[in-house]
Amino acid sequence: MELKLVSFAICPFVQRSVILLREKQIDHEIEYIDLNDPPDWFLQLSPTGKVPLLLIDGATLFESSVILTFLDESFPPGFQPADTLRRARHRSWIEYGSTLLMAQHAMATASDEDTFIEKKHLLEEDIARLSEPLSEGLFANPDEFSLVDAAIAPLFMRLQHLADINQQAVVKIPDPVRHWSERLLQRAAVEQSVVTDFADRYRAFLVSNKSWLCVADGSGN
Ligand SMILES: N[C@@H](CCC(=O)N[C@@H](CS)C(=O)NCC(=O)O)C(=O)O
Repeated sequence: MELKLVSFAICPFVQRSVILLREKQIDHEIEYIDLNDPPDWFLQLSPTGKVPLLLIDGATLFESSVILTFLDESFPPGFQPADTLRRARHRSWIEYGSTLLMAQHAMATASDEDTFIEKKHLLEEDIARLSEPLSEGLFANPDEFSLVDAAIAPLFMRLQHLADINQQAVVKIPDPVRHWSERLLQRAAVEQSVVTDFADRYRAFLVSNKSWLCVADGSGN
C-alpha cells in the first residue's frame, strides 16, 4: 500500500494522522500544500477543500477521524478497544477533540483582549469536560496508547506553544488532564509529528491572522 498524506504544515487535524503513522512506523510520504493557494489537483481530490487527505494507491480518504480509524484497522497493532461500546465512546471523544481544536483556534486567533478572554474561558470549560472520562479510565491510560491520544495531542502541543508566545494564554487545566498532556508531549511520535520549525510557523500564522496574543507581547509588529 502506498500512502501519501496531504498536509498543511501547522494543521492539528493532519498532525493526528502523522502521530499515528509514526506510532505504528508505517511508511508514508507527506506532501505539504499552501492552503492560502491550494493547487488544482488538491481541490479536485478534496470534496471539502480541507486537509488532511490520505491517498492510498490512488484512492482518497478525507476527515481526520476516518483516516485514523482506517490506519488503525489496516496496520496492527490496533489501538482501539475491542468492546464495541468502549470503541464507540472513544470515537465520540475523538469528535470532541475536534471541538476542542476549534475552541483553541478561536482563542488563539482572537483579535482583541475581550474576545480573547471570552474564548479562553470557553476553552477552559471545554477542557474541564475531559475530567469525567479520565476519572473513569476510559482513555489516557499510560500503558495503552489509543486513537484518542493521537486526536488530542495536537491540542496539548498548541497549548504549550501558545503559553510560550504569551503567558496570558496559559489555560487552567485539571490535574489529570495536565498529567495526560505531559505524558503525551514526551512521546517520540508526538514530538516528531510536526515540522522542525513548527514554533516559528505557528507564530507567523497567528501574526498573519492578527492574533491579539502576538500583538499583546509586542511580536506582532
Ligand atoms: N473535520 C476536518 C477538519 C480539517 C480542517 O479544518 N482542516 C483545515 C486546516 S487545519 C483546512 O483544511 N482548512 C481549509 C479550509 O477550511 O478551507 C477533519 O477532521 O479532517
